[in-house]
Amino acid sequence: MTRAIYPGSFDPATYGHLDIIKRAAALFDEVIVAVLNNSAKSPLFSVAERVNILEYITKEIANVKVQSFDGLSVNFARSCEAKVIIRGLRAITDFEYELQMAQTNRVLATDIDTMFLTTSLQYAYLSSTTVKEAAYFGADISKFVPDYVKEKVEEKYRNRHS
Ligand code: COD
Repeated sequence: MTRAIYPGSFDPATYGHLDIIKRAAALFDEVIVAVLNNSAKSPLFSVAERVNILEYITKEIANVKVQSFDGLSVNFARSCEAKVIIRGLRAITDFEYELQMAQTNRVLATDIDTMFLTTSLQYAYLSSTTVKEAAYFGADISKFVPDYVKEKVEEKYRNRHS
């Protein structure tokens, strides 16, 4: 069985993330979407909410599981017996950070490789940060995220504004 993890913040998951998940699921027997729990950032969604959102939007993909993790991605990969870490690459601006992280991970764990999937062109511009900003100012985010995610994001900002 070839297993990969796809770690990230997913705050919230976008069509860009979903595209990478679907493509990874076609390449591996099992993909575990791994939601980081101990982020220094202060996320819009709790880790439990982010896991719930990802479970909902990936429920049709049989070989995808969602879990949260603490600490290092490579340690989580080892604990799942995964040999591959999937990451998505959008633009050259992602590359420097991603390369540094992949190389650090390779030094930490020589038995685990990082595999990059390049973004599908229609999602190249998409990020969780811009989706949140657009929603915060009342824009329609239905082109950026599945309906379920849109509802959850709008609910957050409704509660924050009221
Ligand atoms: N198209 C394609 N890919 C995309 C898109 C898109 N539109 N949007 C995002 N992605 C990719 C990102 O490039 C990334 O590869 C992945 O999806 C997840 O993105 P985010 O933004 O949700 O998650 P990140 O980048 O904040 O996640 C960072 C981690 C949590 C993976 C990282 O900080 C980590 O591993 N932390 C644990 C500690 C650790 O192991 N550090 C590294 C060694 S010191």
